[in-house]
Amino acid sequence: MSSASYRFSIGPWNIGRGADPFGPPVRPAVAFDDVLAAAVNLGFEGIQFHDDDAVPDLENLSPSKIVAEAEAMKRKLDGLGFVAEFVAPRLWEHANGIDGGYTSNDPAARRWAIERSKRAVDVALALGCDLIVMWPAREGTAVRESKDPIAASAQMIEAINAILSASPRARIAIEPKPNEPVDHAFVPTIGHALALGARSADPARVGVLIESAHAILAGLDPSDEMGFALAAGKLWSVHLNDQNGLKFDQDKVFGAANLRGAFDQVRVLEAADYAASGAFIGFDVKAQRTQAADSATAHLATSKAVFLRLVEKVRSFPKQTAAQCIAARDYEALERLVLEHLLAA
Ligand code: 3MF
Ligand code: MG
Repeated sequence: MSSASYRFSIGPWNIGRGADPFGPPVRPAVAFDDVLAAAVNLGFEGIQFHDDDAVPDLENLSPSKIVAEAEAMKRKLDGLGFVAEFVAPRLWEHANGIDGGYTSNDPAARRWAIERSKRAVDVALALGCDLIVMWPAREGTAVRESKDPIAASAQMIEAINAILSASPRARIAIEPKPNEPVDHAFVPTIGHALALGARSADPARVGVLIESAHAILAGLDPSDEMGFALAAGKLWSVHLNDQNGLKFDQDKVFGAANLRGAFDQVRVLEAADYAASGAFIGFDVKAQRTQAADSATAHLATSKAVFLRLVEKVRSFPKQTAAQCIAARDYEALERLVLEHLLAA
């Protein structure tokens, strides 16, 4: 049982304008400083960045100017008592990444993706962190025959190696997702991510970030994906959230669709003493479109509260009774024990 306490992190995109693919924004944009103020109120310590959250307009800045701006951001974080958790190169929103970055069919786009990722390493180091999150958003296809999956694996490893070579301190956490915005992604699961890392130039510096919803979209159990990564010492961050079956990526409040599944994720994190590793708990959750602007951070407060309640549930679980059920192979009794425990006040 862990005695360590958890650290929580937030991404600016978790507090958003309420747009969805079917309609325009319904709330005003939230300035970055207001995100930081909300993060203080919510009791978060870590900030997750896209490269251009930390350094806006970085495509039009020189490498030295990018570093100077990232250093200014670091001073702002220091002043508020925040630490930067990671930087993710936001390749998927730029016109150059229209058909993917690292696996684009256009060699110029591939070069751009690698260069931008190296700049993200500069940003991370200037912010005082060493973790690069690689979400291979458009690294896949809408039309299967449009790309060569064998070449794509080699291109992913080339990109990983380029990022690793940018600094001996840089570490990469790959955040796999099986679909959306592409139809089929080249790095759909934790197994794929770890296999790519193992084939990289420095496997010790490649791990994973697991998002609950992404595992569910792959038809997998998030807690088992976490267990697989934890067993390898590779779970370097999490995006806890929830997902109601196979549909668009919902980014629901942690536990909102499957409370028992959320319990199981906390259970495996506790079993591995994740908190003691120093890694953060992030929630990749979005406010509902219907939510008024003045309460559009409630999804983060609820996710954190549910997480902490589930930590208590895991710690108070009657483990000896469970062990007796398991020894007797009485899994019906174990099922009842889990459900009664979750239902108990
Ligand atoms: C993807 C991510 C982020 C996205 C964010 C945008 C690090 O699951 O976690 O990339 O940018 O979710 O909505
Ligand atoms: Mg995520």
